[in-house]
Amino acid sequence: MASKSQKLTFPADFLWGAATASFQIEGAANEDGRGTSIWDTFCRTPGAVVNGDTGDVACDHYHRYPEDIELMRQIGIKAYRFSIAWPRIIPEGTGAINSAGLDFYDRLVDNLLAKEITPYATLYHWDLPQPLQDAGGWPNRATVDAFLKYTDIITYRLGDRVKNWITINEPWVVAFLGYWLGVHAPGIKDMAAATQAAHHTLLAHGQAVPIIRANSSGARVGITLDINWIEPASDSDADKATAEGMDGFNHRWFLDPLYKGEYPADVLNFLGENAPKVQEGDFKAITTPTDFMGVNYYRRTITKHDPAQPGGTGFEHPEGEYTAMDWEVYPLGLYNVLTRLKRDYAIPPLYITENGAAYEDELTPDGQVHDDKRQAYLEGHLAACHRAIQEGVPLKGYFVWSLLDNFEWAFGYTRRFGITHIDYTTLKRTLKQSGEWYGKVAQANGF
Ligand code: IFM
Repeated sequence: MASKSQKLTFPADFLWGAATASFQIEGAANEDGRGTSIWDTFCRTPGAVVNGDTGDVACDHYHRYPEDIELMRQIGIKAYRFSIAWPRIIPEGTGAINSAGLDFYDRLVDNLLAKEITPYATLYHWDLPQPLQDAGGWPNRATVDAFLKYTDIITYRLGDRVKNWITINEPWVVAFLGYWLGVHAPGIKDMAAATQAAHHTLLAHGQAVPIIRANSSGARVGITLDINWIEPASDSDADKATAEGMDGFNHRWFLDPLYKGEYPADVLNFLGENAPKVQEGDFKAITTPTDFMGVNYYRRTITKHDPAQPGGTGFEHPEGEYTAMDWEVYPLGLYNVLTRLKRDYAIPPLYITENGAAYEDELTPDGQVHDDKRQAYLEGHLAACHRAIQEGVPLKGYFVWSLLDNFEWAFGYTRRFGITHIDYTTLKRTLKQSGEWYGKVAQANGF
């Protein structure tokens, strides 16, 4: 690692961005013809989301996007990763197109370009139209076809101006939190459904790539995976096997099909009859070469063999710094993830499409948020990125999660990840100290 006094300068073309997602910030849930998403339904399921919070208003970005974009311009952020709400574009999931939804993203993109901020659009960040879930959701192969039609429509409309596309955000979370653990929408607990959902998100990704390229000349396309750092608690064979198993289930389950064209044998073996049904040609689609891969990194997990726990996997919680999510602050893990990707896979260029931390921020009487811990978190992780780049990892950019405090899924509004504070009563935006610092880093291309 670099010493504190050393200035870290990033490559001249390194991209400094900020990220959000539609359901987490837009609000305007019942406006301009938007349909219902699985998260609208999940929020109304008793006990599913803390405080029964919903995305109905969120940060009201749907109306306040010019203010949010202007804020990015002022602090010097060069790229904005947002997601498109499928239920705004095709309210029923298939069939009729809602032109008011298309118009919204037109305005958003034009405003970004007018402020010289490069749009990075994610097609799916978890807000599946409810009618598609009623027809079986991601475990149903027909959802892939619906996704491809939606992809065609939105990339045809925006493809002349948006040249960077992310197909699916965090397929592990989509499939396994949504369909196995049931702690995310649609709240299903069925391992076979989850692995089938996972397979279909990968298929949807692979089949979408040529459609996007056809509609958006010169487009750069990628997928975003959530990859954290998993370590065994000890050198014992049992603990090492547990860590290896978890890495297989969380990471190799997606990386191997994308970059090797097959599922990892150890995970298939573990899944047994819960393994997904794969059709001929699926891996050919899934391995379609992409222009980049997005990595969302947040934390380290330490695992140990514990027969008393489900799947024989226990966890250790060493002394250290933890965020409000109870996630360990571990920048070395990001360096480890990046160098591991380069070592183990024929990866395309990488972007950190999310990295950041939730803390219990306080708006103090001086009207500011002195979020030193978040600033330190970002500093540590950016130093890890810098070190990985020095060692040859093709890392091309970094998007902080998140531009705004927002709806943190099952935690509702109780977790704040933003570099901008949101007062959820007045919807007033206040740039936090970490945001000011991050803007300076972006402008200086280092710190
Ligand atoms: O808020 C989420 C985001 O939607 C996906 N990645 C992780 C973030 C923090 O939990």
